[in-house]
Amino acid sequence: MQGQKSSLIVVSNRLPISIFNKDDHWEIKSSTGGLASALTGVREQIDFTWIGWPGASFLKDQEESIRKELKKKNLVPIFINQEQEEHFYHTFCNSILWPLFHYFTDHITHTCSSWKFYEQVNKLFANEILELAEKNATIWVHDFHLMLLPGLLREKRPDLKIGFFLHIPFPSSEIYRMFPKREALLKGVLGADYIGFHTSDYARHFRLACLRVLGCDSNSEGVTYHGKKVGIGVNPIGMNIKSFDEVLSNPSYSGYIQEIQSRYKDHQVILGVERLDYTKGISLKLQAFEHFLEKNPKLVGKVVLLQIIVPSRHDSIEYQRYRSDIEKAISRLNGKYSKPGFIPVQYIYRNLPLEELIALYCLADVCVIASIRDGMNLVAQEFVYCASKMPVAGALLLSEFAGVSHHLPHAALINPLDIEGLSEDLKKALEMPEMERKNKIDKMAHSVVALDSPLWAKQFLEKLELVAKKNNFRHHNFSLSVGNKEKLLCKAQESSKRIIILDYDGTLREITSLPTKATPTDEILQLLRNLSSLKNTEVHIVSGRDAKTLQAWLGDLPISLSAEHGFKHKSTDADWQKLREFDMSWAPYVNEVLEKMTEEVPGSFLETKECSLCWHYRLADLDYGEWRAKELYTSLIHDLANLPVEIITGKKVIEIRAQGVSKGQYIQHILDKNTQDHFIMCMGDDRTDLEMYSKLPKDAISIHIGECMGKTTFQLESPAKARELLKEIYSALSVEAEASLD
Ligand code: GDG
Repeated sequence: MQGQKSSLIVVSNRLPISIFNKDDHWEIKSSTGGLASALTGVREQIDFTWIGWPGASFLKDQEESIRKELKKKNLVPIFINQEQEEHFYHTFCNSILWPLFHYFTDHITHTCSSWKFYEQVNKLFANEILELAEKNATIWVHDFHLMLLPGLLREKRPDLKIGFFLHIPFPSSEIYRMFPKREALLKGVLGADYIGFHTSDYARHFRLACLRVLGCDSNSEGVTYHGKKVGIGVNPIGMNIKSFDEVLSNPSYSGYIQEIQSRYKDHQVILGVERLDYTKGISLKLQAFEHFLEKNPKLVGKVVLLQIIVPSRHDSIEYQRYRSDIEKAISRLNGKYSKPGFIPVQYIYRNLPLEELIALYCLADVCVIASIRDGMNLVAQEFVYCASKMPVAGALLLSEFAGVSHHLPHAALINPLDIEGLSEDLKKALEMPEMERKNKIDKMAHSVVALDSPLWAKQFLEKLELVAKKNNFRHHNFSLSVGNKEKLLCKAQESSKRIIILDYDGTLREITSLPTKATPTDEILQLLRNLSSLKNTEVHIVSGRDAKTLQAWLGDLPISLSAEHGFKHKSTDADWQKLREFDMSWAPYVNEVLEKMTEEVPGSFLETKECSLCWHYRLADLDYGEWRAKELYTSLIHDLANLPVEIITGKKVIEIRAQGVSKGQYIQHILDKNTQDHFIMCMGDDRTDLEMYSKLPKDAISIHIGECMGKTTFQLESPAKARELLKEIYSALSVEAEASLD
């Protein structure tokens, strides 16, 4: 593969071509569809290798010649067998994910038994990319067919910059959580550095799904996953303007214009252009048109609905049935309203040449997009652009459920399920004065030009580059590489004394839904016992928990404990002591406020400690909990301004504690004046642990679990990784002890 490596790889399920088997040979044709249209425009400006499935299965000896032929176009085919095509493509992608993401849950007729094929095909793609990608290459993964791919690539190649773009809606987390494989799919996508969506709604739904399903932390920038900040953004796709300009400036298309003009000179034309799909609302459009003819008998014979349907998913019985339903509805309507020389619905079921499509966009009086759900919808943009080139422009009726409605504020928005409303809107659009139509179209054309597909790709890739750079910086500077780990172990072995300081929740033990559930596992108890058995080694657990809990959970171990952020502590075999007395006169008032909040927010609860009060909202509704937490924080800051307290926001908890209590004080208390020859390692996972790091001597090691915060030496992605490192330290030191005995 030497010499064929790529620095920018675009991956989509389908290549922008289809290959047809014909007797003993095969033929390549370009294919239609939103993703293919948009990315074809991008290819003219940005050079990339495109990896995808050519759309059919072939014999092994044909595969090699197809591969060679496509290589000339910088396309790399992924061949899947017929079983994979059936289960991965038809079943899992088209009959489960597609309806789920478009809110058509009643169309899901399969269980997730085809999941293993989804995994298999995603792995096939991953293997090809791993072969082709240069070091630090950019990989841009497209759409719902390949949601595991970013994770599979990240596992093997941390150097890659990985972007993911979803072309369809991401549903509300209420819908998404019904999906049995909900965790795996999200984890797969979160392998990316940056994830883009068409609208802010889809981005918000995705973020909330990550919070609700995976319990990730997030802010407006993105979601934290495995210690990495995954960017989430809105990158609306645009049409391919250049290819339209080429046709519009070419005289060959004027032939179509003349033909259409003469054919429809006595009629007003309502245009529909859709891929055959139940999400596109073609049946609703037909119902509304029938209603319109019924209510406006004088217009029968004067208005034509010209419906273009591009064949799609023709192997699917469901789509065949849908097509037949549409055709029956058209026949019925035509049977009822046709007159000699006039047919109200004119229907074309095939792919038109772009010249003819453009001529129709230019001349239609009204274009109706009646999608029930649609990621973006490029037809609306294409119609607007072409109409804006005409002295007399058509009107656009646009479903409010198509993503493009977010970006065309001047369109007449419709609810396609309101059949009567849509029929009235049709009438208004047909009667709209020319000036008004032109004004609206020109304003919309302005927005469409700003979305142009090469610009969309450029902006997406720039954003990806930026986020990946930040992630790489964190990775290079804070990840515990093999070399750094060796140095750390060496230092631990060579030092005369070792002090290991560990926070408990989120560091040594995973955060649980209820704090009482986070009891130490046998693995943790054994690990602490092992570490404390090492010669010249002290182990300290420094937690925000109360002394009673720490005593019950860890009191039997020969280690030191510090409770309530350093307020109380005990060393091995000694009793608990307070660091000093604190003013707690504020506690009754705060208790009253927090009790009220606990009553008002179902699922939240109050934890009372000797020097602090905590309001936990981990189990409350996510949005409501966050909302009330913000309100509580703001009012407490104001009410407690002059009192000796500190308000700390943690992971789904607000803690109000006596001023002066801090984990940092405990660190000062335990460390000797002279620590020059000591190995000091401190691990934590939240803001209160930064207080410890700041009191450590210069050459001590701080390791933060999760996303980097403050001044930290290293970062590890999870408590499991923290335990793994502690085990390695124990192994290295116990081997050393055995060796010295020998
Ligand atoms: C998915 C999402 C999202 C149609 N008929 C002919 C023809 N077309 C071209 C149009 C347009 C494309 O097909 C259709 O694009 P859409 O965006 O409307 O729809 P999907 O294929 O469902 O695409 C969608 C898109 O991805 C991009 O992210 O917008 O929401 O579902 O470009 O021009 N082209 C030709 N003849 C035809 O008869 N030549």
